[in-house]
Amino acid sequence: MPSITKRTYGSRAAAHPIPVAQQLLACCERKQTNLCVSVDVTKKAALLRIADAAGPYICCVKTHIDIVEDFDQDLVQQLQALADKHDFLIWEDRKFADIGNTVRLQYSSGIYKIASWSHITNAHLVPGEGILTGLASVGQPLGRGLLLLAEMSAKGNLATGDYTRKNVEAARRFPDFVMGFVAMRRVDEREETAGGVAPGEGADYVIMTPGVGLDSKGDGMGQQYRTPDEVVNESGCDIIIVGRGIYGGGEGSADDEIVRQSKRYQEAGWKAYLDRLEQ
Ligand code: S5P
Repeated sequence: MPSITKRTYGSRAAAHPIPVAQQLLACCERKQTNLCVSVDVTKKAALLRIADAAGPYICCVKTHIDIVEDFDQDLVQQLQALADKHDFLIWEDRKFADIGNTVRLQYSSGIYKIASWSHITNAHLVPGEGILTGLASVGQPLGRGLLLLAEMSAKGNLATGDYTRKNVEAARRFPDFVMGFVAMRRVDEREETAGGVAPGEGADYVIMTPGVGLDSKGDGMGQQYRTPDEVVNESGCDIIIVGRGIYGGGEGSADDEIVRQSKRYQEAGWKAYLDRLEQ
């Protein structure tokens, strides 16, 4: 079997054991996009407007639902309707980081009921593997998928070295729930695992990568940007996550500018993927 970076999204979708990873990879293939838009805005109307404008060019919408000031269940329903209309998945970027019992409640309950609408969510391994047991108890029966934050994009972050390796090892113990990583490179490659061949080696993990920008190198608050080519072609990551590069940081970007930037990142991400397959 060729290495993951040499396989098409379509072939990986067909073979993937986790249904939501199948859906995501198949969506990439179908729509010819590896772009996830990160919609970090504080108003319901702006979130829906950006998701609708970017919709044709993306495989996933990433939300921070707790920053939306006028959140209500209608927002979730409208977002789900847009996901159906445009054919994309929803990822609530909740970055769970507590003990198993607490994250189980945070994931299923409260105002947001994240597990009821978000195909994908993510977690830090800081509390140990109990966090995975807790999240899997809610998400797995619903067919959800989890990403572990094995690495981060921000300057000086602590998710490096042994911590990154521990994330990969933990993921291998939850093969029906952990579908991939937030990471800056292919952290799942053989040489990155401690002690050679680990159980589950060869599993297909989706690497989703933030810190992507074509016009800027940073934001003055620690964020570091790389180009889609550096991320997908040089580093072997699968999905580019773009926020402010698409909607400009405010909530006021005009729809045609969101469309223009979404197309631009979609084309750059897809070209980087085709170049990676060809090399
Ligand atoms: O390491 C990380 C992990 C994440 S999920 N670095 C990140 O920037 N993110 C998220 O990606 C972050 O919370 C934000 O929602 C998005 C990047 O947004 P941008 O506007 O800088 O593209």
